[in-house]
Amino acid sequence: MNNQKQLIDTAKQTLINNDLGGYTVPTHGLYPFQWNWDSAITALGWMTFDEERAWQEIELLFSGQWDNGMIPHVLFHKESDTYFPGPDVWGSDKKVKSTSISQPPVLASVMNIMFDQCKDRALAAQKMAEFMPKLIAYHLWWYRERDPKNTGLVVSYHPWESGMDNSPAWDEALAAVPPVTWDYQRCDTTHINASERPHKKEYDRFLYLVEFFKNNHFDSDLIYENCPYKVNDIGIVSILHRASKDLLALCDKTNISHPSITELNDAVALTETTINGLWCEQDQYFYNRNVITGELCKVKTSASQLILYAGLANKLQADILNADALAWTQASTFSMSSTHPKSPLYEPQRYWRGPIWLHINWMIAIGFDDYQFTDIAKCMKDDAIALVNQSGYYEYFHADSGAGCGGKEFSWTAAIALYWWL
Ligand code: 2M8
Repeated sequence: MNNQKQLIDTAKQTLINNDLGGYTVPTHGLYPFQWNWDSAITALGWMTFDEERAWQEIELLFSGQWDNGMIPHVLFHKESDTYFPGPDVWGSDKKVKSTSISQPPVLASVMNIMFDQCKDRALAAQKMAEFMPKLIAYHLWWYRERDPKNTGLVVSYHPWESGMDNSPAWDEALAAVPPVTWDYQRCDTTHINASERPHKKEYDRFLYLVEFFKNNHFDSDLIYENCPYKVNDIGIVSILHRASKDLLALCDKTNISHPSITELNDAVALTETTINGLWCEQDQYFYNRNVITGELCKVKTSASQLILYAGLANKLQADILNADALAWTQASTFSMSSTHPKSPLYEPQRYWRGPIWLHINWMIAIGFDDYQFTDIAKCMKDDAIALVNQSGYYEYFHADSGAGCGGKEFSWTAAIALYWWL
């Protein structure tokens, strides 16, 4: 058992060690660039001991924003040969080299927290004035480019965009994507045991999609029409929904008037009326949907619980999710595993197919707290603390043994500890 001071010092030192000069890598070697949602979460950790550095993290993230408003999922600020695929494969043609997809847009929710909690009010006000138009452009991009038919449910084109790369929820939709036919050398399995990483068959398809975006010149219309992988990702839909509400709240708090505020309000209202398209009456559960087949992806992953974080469940659905989650926590030693432990697709050590991810559980716990289900929220937080105490700041954790998996000295795990409970 570590003492509190040791844990705080190690968490801070983890962020400091992963700082590459204004942005924080998730961990050295395995992920040597700036990732979108990692950086947002990491800013919360920086905020607890260096507010200026926290704002700088966000500034660097905006530095890679595309003209159409998208904030890419990875910014390749500096070269590195320890990661694949790099900027050449993505075919990046922007000032800051980047990927051509985004990631779960938790950024506005993080900025809302930072605006409320930062002690240096002058700095917070100055940063908001600078960042708000960019943040609004990012959200407008999601609704405009990823929901051109106004369904209320944005689409995602790549499992890497979901941030939950090899989640079993994507298996079926991804199987319809052709594999690449060229040889490539992965780097991830040189850093991490292959049993904790995605299979080659998934990488073959991940890379096909990367090439597909490049071959279509990143043209949103063409990609929307022809992409062989299109899903309504419940994680992205939920995180975007809460973030848009937080963004609108930020506009109020900072007295920012913007011609597109009505558009954002309309988008939020539309999602509220269409979210039940992802509710399966038979299973009494929210699922992702394969937009190409129109079918729900009926795999129980914890991403569906983010619907509470979004405030998108009605009372009855919330009661069902709470009862379900209570049983879920009993099914493994630590909670909440990313795939239900009773699912035949559960793999407790393999990346997004079972392990526990603390930043996800932080969001899920907020959702349960918001709906007054405080027991489950407390259980998730207690288990998160126990995992870090046992294993340290790993990328993710085995839900039964509690062993740390994936990358060590991981930024978002350290940041969540600093912000959530330390
Ligand atoms: C993981 O994803 C990257 C691709 O984006 C990879 O495996 O190469 C995911 O866990 C993702 O959610 C995360 O943002 C990224 C960096 O931590 O790693």
